[in-house]
Amino acid sequence: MSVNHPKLDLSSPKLMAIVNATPDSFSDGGLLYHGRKLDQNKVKARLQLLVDEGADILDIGGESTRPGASPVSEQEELDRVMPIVELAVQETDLAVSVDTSTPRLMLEAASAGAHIINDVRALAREGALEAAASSSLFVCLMHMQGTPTNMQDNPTYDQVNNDVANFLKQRIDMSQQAGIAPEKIWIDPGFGFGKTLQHNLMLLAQLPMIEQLGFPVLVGLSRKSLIGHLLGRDLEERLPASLALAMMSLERGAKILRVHDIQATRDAIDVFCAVSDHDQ
Ligand code: PT1
Repeated sequence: MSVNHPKLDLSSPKLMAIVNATPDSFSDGGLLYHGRKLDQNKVKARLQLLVDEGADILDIGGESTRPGASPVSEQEELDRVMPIVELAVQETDLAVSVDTSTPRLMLEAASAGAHIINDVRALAREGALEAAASSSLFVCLMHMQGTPTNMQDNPTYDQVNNDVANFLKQRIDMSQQAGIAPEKIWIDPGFGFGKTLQHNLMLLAQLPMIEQLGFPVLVGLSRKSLIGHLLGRDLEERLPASLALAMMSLERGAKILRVHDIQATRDAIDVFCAVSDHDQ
């Protein structure tokens, strides 16, 4: 198991590509599936395109966590994700991440050679802390209020940045008590997960408060509905705003960007870094 994967050297920002292993995903179900059946050739072509466009990490998920999404069974999630994890490990040199809260999938993905567990529930499911610790993989701990089904009903906070930071601090402590090494921990404020537009804007404006916890910060803002709320844009019209939010995240200390549009975001990161190199 490679601990020092070159794609996980966070001295420069890293680009995490979203790979939806969900046959019904309206945005990109057709990219990997023929009807409801996984198409191996489509998967290989898709993964190679993400490599060519400049991705560092492939984040493979079989459970939709968009607002209003319904849960998926453990077996269905495994059946969706594992074949793609296996292809990603075999066919690419990228770091491979599994977007899951399911302990069994964490363990199977680790055996197949994955590098990262990205858990929107911050290892809160029964057995998840233990599975993640025994896997020795990197873990991304994300903040969510509620569940994907109900999280946008009426999100409320005392002070959103404080509340999110305190939650992450607790999950970091729990992770370390379970035996996860601190250098394997990333954190994520969870944009869109039980947050109003104002909550999301405040979290991004004050992202350095999250960064100050001392762990690499991952952000996922790509095409999210906060852009729809701000600008009235449909999903396919959200790239320019997604790039702006990505750059503002980097400016505020984010180290990993989870996005749909790899080539465009790679260009944006590269110009950001070219300027940062001249900034003492
Ligand atoms: C994320 C993330 C994720 N987002 C991490 N993992 C999703 N670490 C899945 C909307 O408001 O931000 N960080 N895994 C996707 N979830 C959402 C949530 C998609 C909200 C869309 C919205 O539109």
